[in-house]
Amino acid sequence: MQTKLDPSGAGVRGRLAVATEVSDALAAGRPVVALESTLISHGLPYPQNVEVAQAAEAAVRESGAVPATVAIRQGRILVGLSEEQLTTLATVGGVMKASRPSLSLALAGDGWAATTVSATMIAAAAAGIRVFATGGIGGVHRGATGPHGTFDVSSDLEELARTPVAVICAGPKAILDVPATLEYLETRGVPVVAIGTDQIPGFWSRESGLAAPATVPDVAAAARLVATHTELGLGSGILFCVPVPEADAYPLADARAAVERAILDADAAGIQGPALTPWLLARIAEITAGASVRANVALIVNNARVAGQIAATLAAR
Ligand code: PSU
Ligand code: MN
Repeated sequence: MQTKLDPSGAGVRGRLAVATEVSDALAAGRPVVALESTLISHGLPYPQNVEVAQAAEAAVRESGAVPATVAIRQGRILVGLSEEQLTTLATVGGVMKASRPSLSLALAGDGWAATTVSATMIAAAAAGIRVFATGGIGGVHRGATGPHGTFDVSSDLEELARTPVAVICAGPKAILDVPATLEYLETRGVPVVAIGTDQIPGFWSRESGLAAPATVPDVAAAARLVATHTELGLGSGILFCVPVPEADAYPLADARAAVERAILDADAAGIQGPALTPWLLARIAEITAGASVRANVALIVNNARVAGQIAATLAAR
């Protein structure tokens, strides 16, 4: 299904096994969009996780680009999954969550691992894919700062600072300390740009109450910005934030209440580390009786569509 990109290569490139459709598109300069897989294995319940994985790929195709969902199996980073592999990843037990700090562990292992934003960016950059869609990026967790802070900051943020890939999301996940997350990205030199809105989108909600550091009116302007950012060779990624479609958005006040409650529950249950984000997302799905999942699915598919449009615009330049 996938073939080694660089059979004699060292580094991350030597680990890549790329689907034929994806390597053909890359070789011909046609648009490709990377998609991550942790939202499939750890972020959403079955069967919505399979549905969203397929719908996100379809949305990328409708925009005229080729989807490349990234995951790890048997020591290889798969770039572009078959439908069967996608279903396996969504249903099999014991899938590891691979970020930059756990990438070597995942590759040294034998089984499946899903890639987070950080690990997917690493794979995308190594494969030559410039545009990547996720749901919401990780960031500074609530309670991370202050005298007794946990210091829990997602490796997504450092990756955005050091890996030149354009990431399309619906804002930092609303479970996070979003103001601190934006400060961190600014310090580390990552442009954060909202498309078509003055606010940072609130992940499940269209609003967050926070002004976006920068705004572009549309996808064409976003693509121009990616081109300029890439040309400068700063080495960093660029983050675009797109609001969840109106029809499936979850009201901001209700989302805030659900997040507060879920965070108290997580504290009481002693959840921490890489388990925290999946635990909170699952708890909020319970508290909102599935409304958060509906919004999450809609925003992922929408981000994939926008990423496809940006990739197609870039490829046409
Ligand atoms: N977007 C979603 N659901 C998710 C994620 C993103 O809609 O589950 C995943 C991404 O893979 C992201 C990860 O990198 O959550 C963040 O995890 P952490 O906070 O442990 O870094
Ligand atoms: Mn963490």
